[in-house]
Amino acid sequence: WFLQHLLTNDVFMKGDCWTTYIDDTPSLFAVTKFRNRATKLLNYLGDVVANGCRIQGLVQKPQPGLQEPVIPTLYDAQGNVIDVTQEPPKGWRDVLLEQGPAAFAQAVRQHKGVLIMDTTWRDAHQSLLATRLRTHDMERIAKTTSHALSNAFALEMWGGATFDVAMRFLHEDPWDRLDRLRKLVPNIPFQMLLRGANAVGYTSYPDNVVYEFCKQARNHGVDVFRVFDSLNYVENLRLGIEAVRQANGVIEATVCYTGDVTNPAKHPKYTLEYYLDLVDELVALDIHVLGIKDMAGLLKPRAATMLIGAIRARHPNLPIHVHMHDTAGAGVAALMAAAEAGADIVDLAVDSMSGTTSQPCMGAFVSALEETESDTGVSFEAVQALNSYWEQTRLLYSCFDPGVKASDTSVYLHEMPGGQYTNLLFQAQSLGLGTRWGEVKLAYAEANRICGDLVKVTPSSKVVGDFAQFMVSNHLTGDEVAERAATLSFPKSVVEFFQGYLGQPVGGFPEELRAAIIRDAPRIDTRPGATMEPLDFDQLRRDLEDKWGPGSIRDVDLVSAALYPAVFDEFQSQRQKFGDLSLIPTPLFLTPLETNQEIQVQLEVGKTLIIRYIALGPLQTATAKRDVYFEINGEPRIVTVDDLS
Ligand code: 3PY
Ligand code: ZN
Repeated sequence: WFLQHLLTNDVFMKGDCWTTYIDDTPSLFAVTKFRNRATKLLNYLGDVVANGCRIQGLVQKPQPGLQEPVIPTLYDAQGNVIDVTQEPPKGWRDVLLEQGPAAFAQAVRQHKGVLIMDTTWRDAHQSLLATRLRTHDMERIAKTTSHALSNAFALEMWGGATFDVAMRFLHEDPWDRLDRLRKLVPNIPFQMLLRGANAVGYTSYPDNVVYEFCKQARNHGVDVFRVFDSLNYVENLRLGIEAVRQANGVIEATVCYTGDVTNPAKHPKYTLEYYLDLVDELVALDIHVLGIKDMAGLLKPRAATMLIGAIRARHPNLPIHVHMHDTAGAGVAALMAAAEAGADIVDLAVDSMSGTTSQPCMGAFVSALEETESDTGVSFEAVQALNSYWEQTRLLYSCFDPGVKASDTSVYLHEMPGGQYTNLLFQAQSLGLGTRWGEVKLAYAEANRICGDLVKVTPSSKVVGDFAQFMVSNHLTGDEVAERAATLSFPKSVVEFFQGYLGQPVGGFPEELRAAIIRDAPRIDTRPGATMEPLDFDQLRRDLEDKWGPGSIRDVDLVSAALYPAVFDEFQSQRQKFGDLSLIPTPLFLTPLETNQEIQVQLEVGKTLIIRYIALGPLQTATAKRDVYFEINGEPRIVTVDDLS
């Protein structure tokens, strides 16, 4: 290839090339770069041929013969085909760009119908498919979505666990995901989930890390930031809120809902008054939108009426956005009640990505309100079209689906968040403890009780989950743990929580248990970030460039490394080995190519690789490696991969 390039080059063939040929022929480097990128992709495809899919979190082996989902056709109200390559209709993002966050929020409040947010690209797959949805599959449907949901309040597409999982398990860059989707969807606001002082991590970070994270997220296309704290601790929330304000994002300050406001006797900490006081504190921080985040799906319809109705009466001008999961099966009813009581926006997922541990069903909600005063403005037919894509896509990912097949009202007892429910179920199944799943749920409820009835959402939910697993694996009841706490060796997350590293829980810590668990370790009784030294980003850049090469570290890489140092390090190594894996279609990402199978991978516009897989070479026993034979654009190519069998 290289030789061919030289032999067809006039300057080279004239022999006049010894001094300036390389400088004057940049296309030479383009060829080399192209070859490097191609080789990296072959390294991955060859690895899958030799070893099968090695992405962690597989519930079952990916099925052979998977196909790329078909992109649906959209029709307008007159039955004409919509050309989705054309500019989409203007949406709420145009209002935001023209008027800024405060006026945008007021326009939302004054809007007559109920607005929807589609969570399919973030929470739905986090809660159903172990967060394994790849950029590739969102990108393929992005333009269609920008037309189909042009009236939506937002698409939730970033943050929460997606940041970590993209790098750690999918070998993808979360910032690239944001950039690429933003280009394809100019009209619908993008929303992210920000864990307050925990950003998109599981621990507290220095304040300047949270500020820098929000600045970069905003610059790369996040519009609305749902800011919550896993303990509803206002000092942590305040930090996140101020970081979003400084980044000029829409501040959706959020109250996490737990317990049951209709039954204060059973849930004495989380009464209607508790929530109303917390909302007042947030409103005093000059927020744009109030989020009610029911991460487990505990909001029964009557509770929605009470809670949203009371907030609406107290704060008539405040836009209210309700989020919930459908684990118990009452989701659509509860969101209808919330809308009736005055909620402006509700969260839904496209039908085949909805229900159980995910959000309630978009098609059901949209059609229930069609032609009423609360009409969502989203066409039922458009939802059907999107659903035909997501039905097929969900099947592609069934290897990551632990298979929650039905509603489960036991969530009212254990209060496990949707994403954690599937995660713990998967862990129980992979440890061969599937039959003890009921026991895990009971232990979770028990762990929560002895921790003092916490708000449970990432990362506090991880503390309760780790506590529960500790009880199950050591055959301890809650009371036994409480009695013997001073002599037990608790998981690190539990000890750190009791030290105060996540902040202060509602009503304070159960002090006797706390003392027994943390013993002589330091305790923090204020906001954890307030005691942390700011991160030295300049030093971090120097360290990373020493390792990965001068000029190789972007500002966003600094943020990734600040939040997840070890994950970022591993991600960089994978990126050097495999290149940009998000280019590979999901069937090929998950399943080996078949002999003589030919595929096309578009590296960029106008640069497509035609790859044919020829054969897998024999095992070289001395090195435990194999050669894998391919053709790229007709040229033979061999890569050598480790054989892990
Ligand atoms: C997250 O923090 O990732 C959540 O989805 C919490 O509900
Ligand atoms: Zn959620």
